[in-house]
Amino acid sequence: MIGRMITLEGLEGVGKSTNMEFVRRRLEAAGIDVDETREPGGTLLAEKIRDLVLDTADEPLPDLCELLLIFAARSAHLENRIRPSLDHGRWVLCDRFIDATYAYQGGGRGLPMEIIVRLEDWVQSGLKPDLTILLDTPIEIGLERIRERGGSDRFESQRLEFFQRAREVYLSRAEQEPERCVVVDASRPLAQVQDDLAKIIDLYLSNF
Ligand code: Z5A
Repeated sequence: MIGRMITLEGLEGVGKSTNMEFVRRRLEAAGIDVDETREPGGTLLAEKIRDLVLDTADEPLPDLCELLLIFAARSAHLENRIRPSLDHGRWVLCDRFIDATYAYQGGGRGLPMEIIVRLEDWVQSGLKPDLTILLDTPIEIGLERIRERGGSDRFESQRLEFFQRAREVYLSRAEQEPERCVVVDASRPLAQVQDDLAKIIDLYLSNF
């Protein structure tokens, strides 16, 4: 049996990390063997690349270099973890994946979408998430939650317009691929968000 891939996406502070465990438990309660992971990261090598991407280093990281590092990390993650898990029938639950690249590097940074399309084809060879849950809030809400938490990395210190562009790309991809993507209003209290997540997962499972 081939596994399935589910991704959680959205801007910072929308609650991806908070809800990963909830989704994993829901899947496990249905008897599914889940491999919970994240991007950039998920393997030793990919986590080292993640540090390079997120660190506020002394030397500027050019946008194209950032994009290539993200795909380098993804390549290691895919070959060394995601594909083997799927081949063993495990379900991969991933905190961010390819939609984040279109949103942040394409929307936020303004890199040409054609470059991302070509890298996606090359690195992923057709592999796409089976289900993507986009947690969406107005950007101010997510950023306020992050501010309350404290600390900031290279992305969290970006200007508001950067996140606005990234959010637009996320929402437009979800609209273009309704069979894969479900948008959840994550500005509501956590219990309501998780009610929706439970329904989405249960509906998805009912199709098997
Ligand atoms: N990146 C990229 O540029 N391109 C790519 O292709 C990929 C990634 C794959 C990963 O950093 C960075 O990599 C990311 C984009 C870039 N940018 N940044 N920053 P990360 O993993 O550290 O960042 P993140 O994914 O945005 O995680 P986050 O900042 O921790 O946000 P979150 O996981 O969505 O939120 P959270 O930690 O679950 O919740 C934040 C706070 O809000 C926390 O105190 C919660 O208790 C609270 N919360 C959550 N939900 C609620 C609700 N519903 N009500 C009230 N409070 C809530």
